[in-house]
Amino acid sequence: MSTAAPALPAAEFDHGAELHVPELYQPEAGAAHSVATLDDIGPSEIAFYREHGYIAVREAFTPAEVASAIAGVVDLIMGKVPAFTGITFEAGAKAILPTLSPEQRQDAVRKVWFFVNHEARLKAISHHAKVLTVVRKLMGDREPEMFQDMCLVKPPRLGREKPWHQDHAYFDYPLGTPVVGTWIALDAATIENGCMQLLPGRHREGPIVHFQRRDWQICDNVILGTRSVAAPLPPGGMLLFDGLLPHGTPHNASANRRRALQFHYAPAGITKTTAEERMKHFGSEGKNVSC
Ligand SMILES: O=C(O)CCC(=O)C(=O)O
Repeated sequence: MSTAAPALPAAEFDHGAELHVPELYQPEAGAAHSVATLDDIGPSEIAFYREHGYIAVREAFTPAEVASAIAGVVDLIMGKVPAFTGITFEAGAKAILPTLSPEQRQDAVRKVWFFVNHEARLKAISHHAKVLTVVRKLMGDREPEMFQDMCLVKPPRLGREKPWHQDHAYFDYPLGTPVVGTWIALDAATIENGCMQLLPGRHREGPIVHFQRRDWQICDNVILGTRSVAAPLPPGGMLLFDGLLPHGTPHNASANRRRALQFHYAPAGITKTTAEERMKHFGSEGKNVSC
């Protein structure tokens, strides 16, 4: 019987390793408003979401569910599902990747994506009945359909920033579609290791022009001088946020892991629009703006 290690997927790298200026992430004192569990989300929390663009939940998933999700992610990274290839490594890991063992590769990955049909443990999180109930309420009682799944790994020291952006700027859904993002901490997410930072209420201002800089992002000049709200979360904690809420995460300069799952939902049956239509709202052409 063969005992050979599973073949590792071919390496794809993120496009850049450029660092951000620290002033881009200046959270106010005090963390984001949060509730204890998903069961605590009633009409007043839904009203809070409409006004501020987010709800943070400290204990959305049990330690057993978090352990099962981590095991699923690690199996994908270690190449235990041969048909799965959705792994992007940090550009900063290019030189060292060939020297790393499969175990060490975990701390060189930027993201793992489009995995739900390969990993039942992760699909179970994305289709968790309590999550779907809350997302349905946030969409005004429309049936949610999950359309994007990711694990954002942001490894110790190497984990690059995700610059400030609105998620809707990435999705070809008509403006006005109630896109809901969910972000689930698998490790403790702290300001130091790159937890989510938000600009509450700014989703109500509509689309912001994005530019291709360190990523597809809001121009740094729009953010500089703005105080954010940080959303630190324990493992199993969850953030639900509006597709137009500006958010970003700084570089992980710490020695600690910061793995998180992110799922996006839109109402089932929505007809998609085109990239051209999206760019009319989120692109800069014709708007006399520069970055
Ligand atoms: O987890 C992160 O670092 C940021 C995730 C995010 O905002 C995104 O991928 O849209």
